[in-house]
Amino acid sequence: MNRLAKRFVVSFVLSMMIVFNFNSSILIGYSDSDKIPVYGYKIIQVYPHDTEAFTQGLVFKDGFLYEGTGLFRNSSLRKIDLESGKVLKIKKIPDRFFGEGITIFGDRIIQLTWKGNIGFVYNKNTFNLTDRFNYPYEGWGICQDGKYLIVSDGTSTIRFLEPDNFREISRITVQENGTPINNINELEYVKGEIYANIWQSEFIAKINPLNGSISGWIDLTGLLKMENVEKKVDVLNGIAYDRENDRLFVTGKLWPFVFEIELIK
Ligand SMILES: [Ca+2]
Repeated sequence: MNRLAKRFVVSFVLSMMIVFNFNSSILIGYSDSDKIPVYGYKIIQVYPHDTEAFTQGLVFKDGFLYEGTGLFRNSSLRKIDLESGKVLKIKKIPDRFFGEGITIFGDRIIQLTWKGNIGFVYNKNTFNLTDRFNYPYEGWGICQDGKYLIVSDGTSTIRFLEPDNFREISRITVQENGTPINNINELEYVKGEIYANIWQSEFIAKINPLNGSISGWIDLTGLLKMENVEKKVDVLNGIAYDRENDRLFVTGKLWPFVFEIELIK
């Protein structure tokens, strides 16, 4: 093949590649976004929630709700009776820390702080502080999949940490059809997926823990009816899952209610 023929073949192949990629990316783009389901909700039950609780973490374990609250000088860890909303046990965290997500791993409760670069570890039953650990990013949400701690930092990054030494094992980028989705906040691990509040939105993302791709959206618009609100409230935040009874709970910062919801297609 002479040089001219070679150049022709190369440029033909390149243009075919460009045309093919261009078309396939458009096709994939449309078909993928069409496939991402958006779920609505049905309210199953409404429970009272402390309107002083700036919810940053929510967990359901062995019949009780556990909550981590935020704001400087007002952050705490709580054990709550679901039915009455009564705070059964509370531990204040030092004034200079802004509490964030919590998760329960075995007999330990792990609580992140926002910009404090420190996490606290408590005995689940006594709330005694048993350990602390450091991390070089903001702490937002945390949950666990039975093997690793799963942590968000307010960006599109989710990290998987070794639960014994808090070392990072791997990370994923939360994305919708390749576009990173930021403000990943409170987390919950539900039936093989990570559920995440998106800060300042009324949506929860369902995330594939293997690659960060969003497999569904839960639209909770209108969940909290403003006519039922007497005091100032903040955004939707807080997801807890009762594994034994397959119940999903959501609330928001300073909200007067915790809602048990069922997803509907
Ligand atoms: Ca949670």
